[in-house]
Amino acid sequence: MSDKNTVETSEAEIAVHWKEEEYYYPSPGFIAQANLTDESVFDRFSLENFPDYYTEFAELLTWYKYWDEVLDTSDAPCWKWFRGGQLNASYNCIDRHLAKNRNKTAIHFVPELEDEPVHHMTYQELYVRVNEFAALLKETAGLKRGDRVTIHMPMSAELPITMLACARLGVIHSVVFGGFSSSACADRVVDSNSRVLITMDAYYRAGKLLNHKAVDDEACELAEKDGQKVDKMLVWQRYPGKMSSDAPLVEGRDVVVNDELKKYYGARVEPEKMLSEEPLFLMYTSGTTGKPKGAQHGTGGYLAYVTAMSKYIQDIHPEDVYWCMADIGWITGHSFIVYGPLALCASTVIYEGVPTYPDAGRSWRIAQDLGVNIFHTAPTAIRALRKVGPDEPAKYDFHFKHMTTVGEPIEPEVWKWYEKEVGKGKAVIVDTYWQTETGGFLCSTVPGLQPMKPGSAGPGVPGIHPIIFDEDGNEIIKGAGKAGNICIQNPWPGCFQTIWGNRQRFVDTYFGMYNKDPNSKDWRDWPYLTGDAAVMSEDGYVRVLGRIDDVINVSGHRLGTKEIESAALTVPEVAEAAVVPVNHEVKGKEPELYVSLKPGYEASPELVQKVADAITFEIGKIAKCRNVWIVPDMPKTRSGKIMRRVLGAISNKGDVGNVMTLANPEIVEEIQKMVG
Ligand code: 6R9
Repeated sequence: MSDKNTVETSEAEIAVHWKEEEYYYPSPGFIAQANLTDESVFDRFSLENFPDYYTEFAELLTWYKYWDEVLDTSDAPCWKWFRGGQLNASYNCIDRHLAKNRNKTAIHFVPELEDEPVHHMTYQELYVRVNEFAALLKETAGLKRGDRVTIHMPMSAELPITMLACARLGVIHSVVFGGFSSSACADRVVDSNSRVLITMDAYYRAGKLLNHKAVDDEACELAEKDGQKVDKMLVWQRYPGKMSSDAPLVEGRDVVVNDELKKYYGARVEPEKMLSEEPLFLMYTSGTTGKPKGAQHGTGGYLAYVTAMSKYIQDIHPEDVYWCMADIGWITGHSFIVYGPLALCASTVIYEGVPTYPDAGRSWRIAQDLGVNIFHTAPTAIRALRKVGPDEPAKYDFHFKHMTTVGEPIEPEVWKWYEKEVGKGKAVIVDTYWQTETGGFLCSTVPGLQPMKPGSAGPGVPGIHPIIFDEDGNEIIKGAGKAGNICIQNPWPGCFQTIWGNRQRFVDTYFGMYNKDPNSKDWRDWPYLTGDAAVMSEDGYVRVLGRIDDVINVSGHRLGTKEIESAALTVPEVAEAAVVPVNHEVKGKEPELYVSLKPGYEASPELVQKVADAITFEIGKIAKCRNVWIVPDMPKTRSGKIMRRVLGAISNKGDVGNVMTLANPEIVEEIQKMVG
């Protein structure tokens, strides 16, 4: 999310070239079983009916007490949803399912080692373990409602147990992606004032058992230097009963969870009756200042929203086996591995390791063996799987009825491979556009009601009313063929409540640009600025071009980096493409292109030419790139997003900054040598 409130959109014409305008339709079989097929939803969820329509989402939950007011705007733009209502997220994700479904699998945990058995955890087991761990948090760690706790854990069944135990007590969890370094973890401990850090001794990733506790020992040291002492570190064991890390236990601070739990066998903890507007968790996300922002999500609004999105857009039914490949350390994992699916009593898959180890078939074996029928992943994973094994999916006996893509714009070329090879021509695809801050989806097709269009996310989901503004706050009407800043006209329950400890930054970053009266209590005066550039076509479908700062201005024409990347991906040898702007005396900016190849292909001057030709062919000379660099791999974040910022710094001979939190920091130097 950009903190910049000024965007250079002054150039009148915005070039929009994207060849794909084809529709794909859901099959009658899919429609027959879909959760949402009633077209009247769009009338019911019209702006005129705002905000009352959101009670339909809240009704999916079990409340101790109903709300006094659907939307309280008194502290605009910090909206309070379902004010006065009382509920508990852990109760909604577990207890309420027990009467009918206690023996149903809640979580399938798939370890990396294929000879280690898959753990099928029932709702009853989840209930017992969450209660016992909640007792430990309360008694051993002294935690109570409103306290913050940092959780730095790998993908494991114990991670949702930990989150749900916090939620049961009203303790605000802040999960830090397991692959993040000690210093990234320490920053988050300090910002959230966590005096308790929960970790796991070790975990497998791509064939190695990583010593995770050692990372958190260092995090504690760093946090203390920065003024936040961690006085309890709770350490789960990857293999209960034995330590898999040689990091010594610190006397008085460290508690081995699996030993300590013996004190709490059989314990039951009453869920706290939380006010709807009380925070459920913090999720840190990066801003442009380098200091991570803690997006604070509330209890009632967030849970109602993700449950509804899981039901109507993910189309999850209780009998489905649902696998979202994200890491729980990101918002996708919070909303669409843990809270949404469990609130719907689905079976959710959690896997350890990476999709391509020990071989390119791993994901498809998991899908086959567990009978996964709803699959959720990101373009980066789709590109990676296509790169290492384009024909692998056909070798396995799995059948998805529904698939999701999230996190980045997906190139039509890649979408079509996903549809044909992974979906085997039978699955619907939803391209869900949203953010850490938004809690759940903003734009997507409703799978049983609207056709798909490769490369476009879709219109606003029911209840979300997107609008595209130019820099002066004038609406760019749909079908105008111009890009602008995509905003949401109305508040919605999944939206974060504030930035932890920094209300002003929240107001300035997300509302500063188009708010005309800072004292207004009327929600109409506070459109939410996503920070993305987008185009809305005639049919209302939104195509996200990338972050506002991902738009390149060449001789007064604005080009979305994605358009050029998409053109490069039409070359069959190309696996991934990333465009960055480089400074140019005359043109202002010029695009420079990085591509990586599928296995079995070699870089050559002919191939460079072929890629350059494809761009001229697909878009025109205006998009001609200064250079096409064929690189061995792209620098990527741990969540798989290509770090265009790093490539941009390389191209402009600037400072690449701290790259140690990347998944593959070593690639940076390699590319620098190549570019010179
Ligand atoms: C959920 C998540 C948010 C940014 C967002 C946008 C990009 C997400 C997208 C997409 C095009 C999609 N983004 N989904 N762009 N199509 N379907 O990814 O959250 O990590 O906070 O990233 O990701 O640029 O603003 P987060």
